[in-house]
Amino acid sequence: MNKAIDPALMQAAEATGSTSMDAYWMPFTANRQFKKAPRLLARSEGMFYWDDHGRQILDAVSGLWCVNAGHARPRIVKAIQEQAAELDFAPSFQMGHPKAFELAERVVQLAPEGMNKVFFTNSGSESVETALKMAIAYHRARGEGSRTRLIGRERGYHGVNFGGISVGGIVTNRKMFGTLLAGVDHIRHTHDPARNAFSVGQPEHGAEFADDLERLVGLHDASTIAAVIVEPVAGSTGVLIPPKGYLQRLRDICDKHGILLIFDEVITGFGRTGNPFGAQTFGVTPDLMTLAKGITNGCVPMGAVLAKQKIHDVFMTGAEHLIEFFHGYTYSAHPLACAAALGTLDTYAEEGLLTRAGELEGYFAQAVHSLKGEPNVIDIRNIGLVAGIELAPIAGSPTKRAFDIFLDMYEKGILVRTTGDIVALSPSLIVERAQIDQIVDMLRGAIRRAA
Ligand code: PXG
Ligand code: PLP
Repeated sequence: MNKAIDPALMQAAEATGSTSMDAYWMPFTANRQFKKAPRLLARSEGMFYWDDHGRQILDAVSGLWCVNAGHARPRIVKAIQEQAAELDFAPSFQMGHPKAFELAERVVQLAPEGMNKVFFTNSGSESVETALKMAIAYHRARGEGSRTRLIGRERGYHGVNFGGISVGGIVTNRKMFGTLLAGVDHIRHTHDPARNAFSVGQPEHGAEFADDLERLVGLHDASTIAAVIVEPVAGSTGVLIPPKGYLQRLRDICDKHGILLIFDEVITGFGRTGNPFGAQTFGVTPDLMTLAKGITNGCVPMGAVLAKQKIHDVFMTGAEHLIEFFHGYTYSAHPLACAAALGTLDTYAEEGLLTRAGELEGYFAQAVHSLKGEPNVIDIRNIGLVAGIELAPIAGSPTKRAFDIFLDMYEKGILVRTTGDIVALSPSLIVERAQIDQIVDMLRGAIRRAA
């Protein structure tokens, strides 16, 4: 008999609270450490979580940068509940359902001018794979099949699938996994603390880092390059804000050489920087844009790729009964995800959330930059409602200082995120000023205790 599904055993385990933690291999987690002192969340509402003992925790990172409208928003909850009862699943290939089309229209309404085609996926990682494949197939379809090379950027995070880690630039996410996608190269990252430390908003120096793309064009020739993918704000690597003029310079170089520009807006999308998308905040329109996270407020997995009309149209040739793009997922535009996304976009619209980060940016910037001068704080970076506070590592124990701060904050009732020795703050767009103060005050204490 399979013990795992023995109801009596399950009941006993629940009664004693002794459910084993052995079976679940957790993602991006220190599994052994976690299982010795688990942090379990049981409930969520607004800016808060409650753990399995009923302790309230202020969420300073929107779950995992995704719950942009706050937790358990009524419109979204209702939309998901009603959808589950009405249409649970519709085949995504050669079939459709109305909410998929409605959602695509709604996303396009928020998008930069000219980005008016939407391809649905189930995560940021899948969006990245989709965009990379679209870029290569686009060039081939218009007769430039030699353009297969993909260019990423050092320190970039583009999810965890093979294409994404190939163009990605996070060493730990790449080094264990053998030979990655061939024909990939990377431009340099934009981090320049010597000139830009403690910049408020976009740093002054570094537009010229975009010229590194010219170096790769010189090395490989433009005729071999399909696309460049960058995050407008690099999130996972520790909140790197693009220097003034940098993204425009990348756009210009791409245009000069016929290279597609992909913005990975999985984190910057849906209001994080003060506009629906980072493209609008920085005034630069890419050819393809990858989305996920905030599209459903994190409530149901979903991702999307936004494409310019000209890219889509290149595929729409040949006999009409033929499939134009051999790509898609069983759960592309899943009904539950579409319902959640429509409820999410309604919530954003009703509460003006997609521009609220812009309204709060000044207050938030002042609060986080007040940490300058605290022990071991070597840089502070911010834009919209996202910030990175970089700490000097403990000699011989990189990442430990920031992780200790994470644990300390959690114990005191605030959830933050750390990457390397950087603490990231990315609160939901409903955050109140008093909560910003509370987060920063608590962080100040934790930074002092970690000194
Ligand atoms: N692109 C970007 C720019 C991302 O930030 C992905 C793609 C992948 O999305 P999925 O949905 O496949 O995880 C991401 C995801 C963190 C953290 O705290 C960041 C992400 C995910 C989880 C944690 O650094 N970014
Ligand atoms: N693996 C197998 C054996 C499958 O049949 C499928 C889809 O039919 C997949 C993987 C891909 O799954 P998904 O479409 O959910 O990405």
